[in-house]
Amino acid sequence: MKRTIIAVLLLLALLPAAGCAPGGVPAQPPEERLIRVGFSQVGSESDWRMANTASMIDALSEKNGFELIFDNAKQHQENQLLALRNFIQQDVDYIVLAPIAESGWDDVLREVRDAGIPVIIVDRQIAVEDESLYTSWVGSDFLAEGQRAIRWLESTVQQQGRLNGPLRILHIQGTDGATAQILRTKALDDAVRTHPGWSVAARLQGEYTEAKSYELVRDFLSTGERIDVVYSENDNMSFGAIRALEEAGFRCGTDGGVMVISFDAVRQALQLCLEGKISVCVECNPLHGPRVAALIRQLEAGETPAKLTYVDETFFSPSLLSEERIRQREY
Ligand code: GYE
Repeated sequence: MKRTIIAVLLLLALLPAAGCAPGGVPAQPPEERLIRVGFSQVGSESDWRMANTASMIDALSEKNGFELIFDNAKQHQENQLLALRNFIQQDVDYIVLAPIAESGWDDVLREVRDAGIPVIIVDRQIAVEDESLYTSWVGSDFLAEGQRAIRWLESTVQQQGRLNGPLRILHIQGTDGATAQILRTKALDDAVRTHPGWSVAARLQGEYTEAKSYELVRDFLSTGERIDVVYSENDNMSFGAIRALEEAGFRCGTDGGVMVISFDAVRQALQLCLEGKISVCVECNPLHGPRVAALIRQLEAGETPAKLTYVDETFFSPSLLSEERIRQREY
């Protein structure tokens, strides 16, 4: 027995150690190089934005083969220009840009192109003279979202026998010049033009934040004006508007209250919708991380991805919701 053990030990000592190359140097597993991505994000102004950031960080993680350099522009385009120039300095492999506004990108994107870095745009779009300044865009059809909200309003007021008004609408707008603002506004403007009895009581610049919207709606209501509808270009501004309305003694709701139309459909908004305080919540999907990762993989494989990719979306009204549905919501 003893002899067998000694023989086995001797044999083991003679064998090259497992995982060692003949020269005794440990063999490295074939290591995949991390793809370095600079991501310039708008800010952290809304629940939608937080969900978008989380989705990007999750998808562009080291375990998925990426090294992500994240920059929060805090809602200032100058910060985004700086971030892009820093990404050039750091010689990243790709730049992902969630632009605050559509205009103002030509110069910096020419610099990015000269540095040979492909650019992927997410969420809002950019207006550039030369479309080849970016490789691909992924985001929402913001005009379709606005039109979805308007179709809901038309059919609701028709059922209430007041399609021809009077319908006084308080319009709370998102950041000026952002695609989501421009196109959601366009859908409302088009509708007001075709319905002579509909009017915009005021347009407030809520900048997509709850705090700003709350203040502006509170001040607006203190003038004694009355409204039938709030058209709020994101959920967080709806939260602020509802708080201001309730504090001023108004009820929010489809049957006899102020009808609040909201965009994004984040969990808290769906909860308010289920309670009837938001009349309709138009979905805007923020989960772009996996889409961006897939686009980069396509580019790495030498493929040409679609120039524009629109994500599928829907809308919610109280009758389409349940606690269960809200619990299952990813954001
Ligand atoms: O609706 C809003 C966010 O651009 C779609 O920006 C995005 C908008 C979204 O801050 O909540």
